[in-house]
Amino acid sequence: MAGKPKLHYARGRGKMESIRWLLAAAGVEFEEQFLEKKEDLEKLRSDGWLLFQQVPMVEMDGMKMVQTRAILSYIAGKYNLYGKDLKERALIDMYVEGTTDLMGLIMSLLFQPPEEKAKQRALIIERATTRYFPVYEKVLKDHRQDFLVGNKLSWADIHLLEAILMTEEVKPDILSKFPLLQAFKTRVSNIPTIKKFLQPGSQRKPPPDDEFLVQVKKIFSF
Ligand code: GSN
Repeated sequence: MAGKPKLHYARGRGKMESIRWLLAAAGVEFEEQFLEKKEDLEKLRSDGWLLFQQVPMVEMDGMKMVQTRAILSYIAGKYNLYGKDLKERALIDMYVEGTTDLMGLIMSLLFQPPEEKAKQRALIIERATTRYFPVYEKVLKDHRQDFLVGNKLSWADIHLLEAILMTEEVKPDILSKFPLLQAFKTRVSNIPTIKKFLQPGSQRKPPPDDEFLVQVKKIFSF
């Protein structure tokens, strides 16, 4: 039997966090090898383990997988979280790309100079409430099912819950005008594997802070 997937990344959310979420939701145990300094990244590179010299990298099923999106689709496909046919897959991809765009706005907050942060927060709130959340609220309203696609938990639901929680870290009442997303959040948060991941002490990482920024700047060349 293959061992546990091993995740190589810095000790924080970044591009690896959605991979942690998806594995955890699928009920897959995983190990983490944290990059603590630039030399750790250089070692992976000189060992020839990083196809494009970048992380996230996940050792899984005999592969050394890179490229976040490729890793996520592999896990979603393998654990039956990627729809039943190409059309469901396309919907899941569209919904995931939407939440990825919203998460990108939130992640970029960390790198903004202090005087730009308020403007970026306002943009996140505006985009979440006028562009992204209305789409998912409407999907749930139109089909009246528990999950976004195919009446069954998929990668799209897991990614949306991650995005909702990230957006609530920017504005805690961000869902106030989205009753179906509030119910969705409660429902998906209570799926046993996800509930466990949301408990303290899990492999979920805390919101990034300035200390994390200093750490990643030492490892990656931003
Ligand atoms: O999505 C992906 O996995 C790739 N398209 C990008 C991965 C990437 O940018 N990795 C960064 C660290 S994560 N932060 O943004 C990285 O390895 N940077 C070092 C470098 O030399 O590019």
